[in-house]
Amino acid sequence: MLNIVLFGPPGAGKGTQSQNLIEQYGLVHLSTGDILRGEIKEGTDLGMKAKKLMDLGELVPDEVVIGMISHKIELNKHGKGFVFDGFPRTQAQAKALDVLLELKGTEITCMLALEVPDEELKARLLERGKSSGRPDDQNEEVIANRVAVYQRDTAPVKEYYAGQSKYRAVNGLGDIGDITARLAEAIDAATEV
Ligand code: B4P
Repeated sequence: MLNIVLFGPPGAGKGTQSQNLIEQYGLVHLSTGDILRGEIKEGTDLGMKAKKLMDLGELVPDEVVIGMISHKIELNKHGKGFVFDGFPRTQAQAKALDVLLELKGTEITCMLALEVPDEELKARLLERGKSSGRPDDQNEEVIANRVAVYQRDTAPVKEYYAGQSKYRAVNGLGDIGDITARLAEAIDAATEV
């Protein structure tokens, strides 16, 4: 299986690039942000609890997102592999993902980290906020908090994968197709034996 962690700060292009990678490689897209927004739309208990945190730009508790991902991996365990988008966001989530994949006899192939400067992130999210209806994209303070939470809780996940020699940084600035080509190059390098 080809299992990719697509990593980066909020607005780095994870969701955008995931769409291109799942088409190119025939993978299953697992976005914890999309799953949580689906729960909010359906008005479930989990969705209502998550909404309060997401609207503030805070992370949803590890056990909630790990449970959601575990269920989706089980449903798609016979596929070609996964693009994990927006997950793992903490070291605890990264460790749990390793255990879940090991139980299925597979592992993460590589972590591709999209690198984009903070000013560009803010501009992209505010622009999306004009049409997305996402409360977390419409307020500069919430966006700043999302970036701060990323720096504090999520950025250290890079070290986790660097320790397994699976971390690869990719320039996330420029044309969307060019960035996909850079990601594909990094995937090819990671799968070359
Ligand atoms: P996510 O849904 O993961 O949202 P995100 O970080 O904003 O990234 P997204 O993928 O949507 O944006 P993209 O960079 O593609 O998370 C939302 C919230 O859910 C979190 O804050 C948290 O509360 C919660 N959550 C999710 N997962 C969690 C977890 N594992 N643990 C705990 N909590 C969790 O794109 C942004 C914009 O940039 C788009 O408008 C796009 O069109 C544009 N763009 C993309 N590439 C571009 C390029 N090359 N040039 C110009 N613009 C570009």
